Amino acid sequence: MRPICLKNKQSVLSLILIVWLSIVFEGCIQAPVREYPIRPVPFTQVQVHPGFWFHRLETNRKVTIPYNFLKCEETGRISNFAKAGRLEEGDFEGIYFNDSDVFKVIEGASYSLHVHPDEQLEAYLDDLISKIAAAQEADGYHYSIRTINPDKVQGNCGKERWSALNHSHELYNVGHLYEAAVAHFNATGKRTLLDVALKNADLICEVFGPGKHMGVPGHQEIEIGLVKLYRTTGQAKYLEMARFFIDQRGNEQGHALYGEYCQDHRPLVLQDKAVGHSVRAGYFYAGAADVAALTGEGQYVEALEKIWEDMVYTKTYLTGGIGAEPRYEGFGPSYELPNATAYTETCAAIASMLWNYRMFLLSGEVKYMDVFERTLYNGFLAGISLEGDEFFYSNPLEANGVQTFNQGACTRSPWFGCSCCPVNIVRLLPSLPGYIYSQNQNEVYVNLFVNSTTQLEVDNNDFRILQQSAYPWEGKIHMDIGTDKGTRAKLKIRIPGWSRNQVLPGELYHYLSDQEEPISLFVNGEMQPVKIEEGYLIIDRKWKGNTTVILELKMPVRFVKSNPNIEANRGRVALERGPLVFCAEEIDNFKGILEAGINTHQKLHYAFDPDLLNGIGVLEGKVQRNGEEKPSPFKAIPYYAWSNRGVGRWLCG
Ligand code: FUB
Ligand code: ZN
Repeated sequence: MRPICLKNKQSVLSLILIVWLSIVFEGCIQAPVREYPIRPVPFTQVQVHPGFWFHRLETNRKVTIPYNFLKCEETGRISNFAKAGRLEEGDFEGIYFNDSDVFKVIEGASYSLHVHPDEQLEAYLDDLISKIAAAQEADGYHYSIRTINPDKVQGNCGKERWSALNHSHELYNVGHLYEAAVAHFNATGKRTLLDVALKNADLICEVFGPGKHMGVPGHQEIEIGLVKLYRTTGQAKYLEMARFFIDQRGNEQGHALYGEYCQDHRPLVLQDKAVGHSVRAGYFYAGAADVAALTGEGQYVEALEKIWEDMVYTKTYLTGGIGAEPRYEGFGPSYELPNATAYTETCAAIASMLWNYRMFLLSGEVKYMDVFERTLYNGFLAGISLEGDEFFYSNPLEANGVQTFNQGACTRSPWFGCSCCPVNIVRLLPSLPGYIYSQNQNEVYVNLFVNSTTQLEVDNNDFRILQQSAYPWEGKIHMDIGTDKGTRAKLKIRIPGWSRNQVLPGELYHYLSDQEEPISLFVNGEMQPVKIEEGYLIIDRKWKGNTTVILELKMPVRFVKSNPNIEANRGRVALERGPLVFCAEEIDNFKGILEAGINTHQKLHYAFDPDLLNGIGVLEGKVQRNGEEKPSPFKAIPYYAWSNRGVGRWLCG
């Protein structure tokens, strides 16, 4: 941990970040009738081994989860439940939707607990859940701010229950409660939190629906939670409720429309643009994809595809970040992607990943996983410090050290008044192993390169995968496939967009050189012809015994250019290698790197530095400083690692 004194010097910071240089399906009581055609291999069935992600997952387990619980305690988030349950005296503390933060940490902690039994954590959760249960009103209502003092509640919360759904987050909170409850039930088999969730969901199903309360939540999330309750209990009413909230959005029969900010300007099936608050949008689209998968609602999918194209073709940062506009935490107009003021909330990156993954499960199309991976390694991962206890809320692509972003801080913060992002990271990380593998009958997808093992059933046989690589630093992927009997299976290994010469689907960015780098494949030591179908390398064979597959993706350093419509990037290039976007920080360079120019004909040097920032790849080359004739050396590090070395006073201007 860096000393605390360094964190409070934001007025004199001179930190420079520059990216653009001048020039789960577990525990079903009753299986749903319909599902996604592609089934994820749940994280509980995947063991992650030492390597890039292992380290981050362990930090999440050992540091970030306990740290987030501690912050929830310190900030009154947990005692709010105790107060609502009359276990403690006192007024509600904090922001009215703070309950959701605790639910999100419980969800993450439960994922962790599922694969790492931990008596102490389990006992902590038991105690916490008893407070959450005490906070529930007799009929199932759950919203600690109102329960603590119903007479005092007004403004955004509404004087009466569900009277200000536009702002109140009553349904947003419980959506997170449902997700937490399912995770906790799956991890422990205990119904304590699940019963709280179901009692609340039953109340929601009684109160809302056609001919009843016809309002929709201002902030989506309950849709995803309800689907999880449906999968867990098999009770169709939860799925119907999720569908109701999706169909009701944009439908003025029953509520006054909230407008584009909440994606409530017209029905989903008539929408074709990514608009409004980007976290709400991502959760909405993810929930709609779930409902489409479970009901076969094709019209949702058609709309989602159009919205996705609008987002990815015109409104996505190179880092995968979405939501350029700080004023309303949302999507700006097409191509308006300024670097320094990019809001790109960490939660929005997560929401995009949740949505993209679901689109992949619906379609099997590689483009969704390309967006997922780019977001994972860049826009998402920058949101948390290497130590695991400091966080970015917004993730700009350029910073002069004195600007006000990230809710007022120029560096990662230990916490926020509105702390949705840290607690979202807590739940995403332990679920990551669940995004690596998936299966569609005899087709096995490998979408992410993460050191891991898994065991599947394919063709009525065991199908074991051991995956090993130094990704994201090196592109050589080693897989051992084991089957006991002869197993007919199509192994579909994703060839990442960056290796197929595609920065992102669409025309928003392109590599300066379009030179195709050869891909090599060896099976049991013998070189094989490389057969790539729609972004997947296919190995279709009868697998028997142990088979070694080695895939070699070349990882040259690439210059990226943007579409000229992105004004902020005109005359500029960005640097990438493999899935990583790179950035130049002042601490490695000279003051004024922000204004330097770069000759794109040079060959940049890449090396892995095991001693820097827990081991990272570093790029080195030459840039032209303003007013100087001779080029100067410069250094770039992966964007996700920026602002991890403190901001020394010696840098002050
Ligand atoms: O409103 C709940 C969360 O807080 C949103 O998802 C974030 O954008 C932040 O406003
Ligand atoms: Zn957030």
